[in-house]
Amino acid sequence: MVLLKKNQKTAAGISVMTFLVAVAISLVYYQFYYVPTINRKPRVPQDILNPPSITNVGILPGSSLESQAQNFFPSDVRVSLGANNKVIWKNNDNTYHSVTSDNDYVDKISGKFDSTATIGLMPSGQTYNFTFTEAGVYHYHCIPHPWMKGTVTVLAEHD
Ligand SMILES: [Cu+2]
Repeated sequence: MVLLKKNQKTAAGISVMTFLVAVAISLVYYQFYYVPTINRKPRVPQDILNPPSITNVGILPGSSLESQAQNFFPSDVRVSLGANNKVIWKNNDNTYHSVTSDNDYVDKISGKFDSTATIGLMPSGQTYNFTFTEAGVYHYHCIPHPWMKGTVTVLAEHD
């Protein structure tokens, strides 16, 4: 009987130790892994998320014709982060177009740079907007009319 009681005490002691070790591991995980991971998520300044100016690009009437030299207009735009890094394309043509990254670019805030990923092909009169949050050179085209090409050059905030 005495021996049994001693075993029970030992068992109880082991469970308490196991519990304390589990608590300690949880605390270490929270402090050194969970909290730093949360803090690592990108923090983008408000003036980049909602820049004071918009950059407009039109899709000209007749853009579906390969013989027409101008389609995205202007086809080459330069914007600055925190100033006018939100671009709005408007389809002024009478047929469907898209604004699609040449290299499947994905912005860490705005997601895929591709109108077909969010609104599909753009009918006449439709707009598509994309907010660039990182400096870089972004080439794009239209899926139904691959000769339609454009570039957005995004400069850093103080360039
Ligand atoms: Cu097109």
